[in-house]
Amino acid sequence: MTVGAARAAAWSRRGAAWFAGAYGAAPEGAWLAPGRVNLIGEHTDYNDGFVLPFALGRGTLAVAGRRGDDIIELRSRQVPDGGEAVSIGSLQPGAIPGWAGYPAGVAWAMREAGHPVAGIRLLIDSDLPRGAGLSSSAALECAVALALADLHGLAVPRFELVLIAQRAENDFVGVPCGIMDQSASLLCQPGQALLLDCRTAETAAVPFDPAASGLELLVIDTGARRELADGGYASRRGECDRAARALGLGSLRDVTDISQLARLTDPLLQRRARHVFTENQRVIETVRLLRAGRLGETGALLTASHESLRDDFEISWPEADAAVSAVTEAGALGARMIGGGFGGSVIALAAQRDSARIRASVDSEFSRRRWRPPRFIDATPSAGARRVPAGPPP
Ligand code: GAF
Repeated sequence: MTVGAARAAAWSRRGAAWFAGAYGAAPEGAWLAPGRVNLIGEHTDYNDGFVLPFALGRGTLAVAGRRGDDIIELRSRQVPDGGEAVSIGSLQPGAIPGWAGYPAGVAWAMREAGHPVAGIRLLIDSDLPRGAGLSSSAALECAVALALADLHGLAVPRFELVLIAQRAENDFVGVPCGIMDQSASLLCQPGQALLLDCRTAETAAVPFDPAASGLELLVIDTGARRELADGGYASRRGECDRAARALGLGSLRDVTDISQLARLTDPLLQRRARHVFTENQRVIETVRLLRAGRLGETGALLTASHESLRDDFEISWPEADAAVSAVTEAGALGARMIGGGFGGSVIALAAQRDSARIRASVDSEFSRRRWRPPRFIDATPSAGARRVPAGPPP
């Protein structure tokens, strides 16, 4: 058993005990879905472009058992006072605020897709920080989607579960996310990043094992928080749509040469479109380097992605810019903000031997600016969502 599998089994066993304490009954199983880091390809998913995420070793556990009726019961270890019990048949988009809207939305979306899911008890636990740009919402949706499918004996293909989880977030919760985070959580493999063509839904596993090259990918949670539901994400989507329409294209993926962007008379739309065009190119180039075993050379592309997100897409935030500057000055090969923007995490690619110096550089920059200390998170490329058997007691 690998270290990750042993840890997951122990978590599943503890989850069964929490479930029994909460519901007075034994669960039927536990499902674990990871958060993700997007190596590169930011704000390209809803523009039909390319993304390159990998799954984290951290995630969300859904411990579940069927009830034999139509009620979905929801409890979270992170929100002790926030339980819900509602009939699945009565669920309406927007009706359940807060965290419970995500799992309830998945049950709703499963039914909407024609899958006959029935009443269930769910106990949720997560070791992903919320709002850190690591897809805690997608991990929650994907763990619940897999639990519902398995418990009802439904052989739903993984990519259909991706679409169901995304629909729960788009149409039930009301967050206009793209398809990347749910794809990463459900489709990633250990030691690999996932190249996803968001237009065709074609995927390819791309070797990504920094440790094998003496490198490390650091995830730095800057502590700044802004939820996706806030307006910035939706307004960027709208601007991209407007830019594509002004160019007479179906989406910004269809831009084939940067000179086409000169036809955009609005400089703001031109900047947004330039980010999407250049970012898609950076994803393709990163994949080429990874496949050639030249991971160290991807650092410059990460930093170029950050600059594009900061200057053209305008979604970076002060802590991210400061962290990127500090780590690159301290010798990191490259660094960039990840996720929807306006808060969350930064990644930095560095030689393992430089890791301590690079972490210290961010610590001291944050302390100099009197910001809360950043948090460093392990980023080993890990397995996608799965059922986790409870291990034997220690
Ligand atoms: C968030 C969204 F959920 C993704 O779909 C993606 O658009 C990302 O922001 C930006 O690349 O994580």
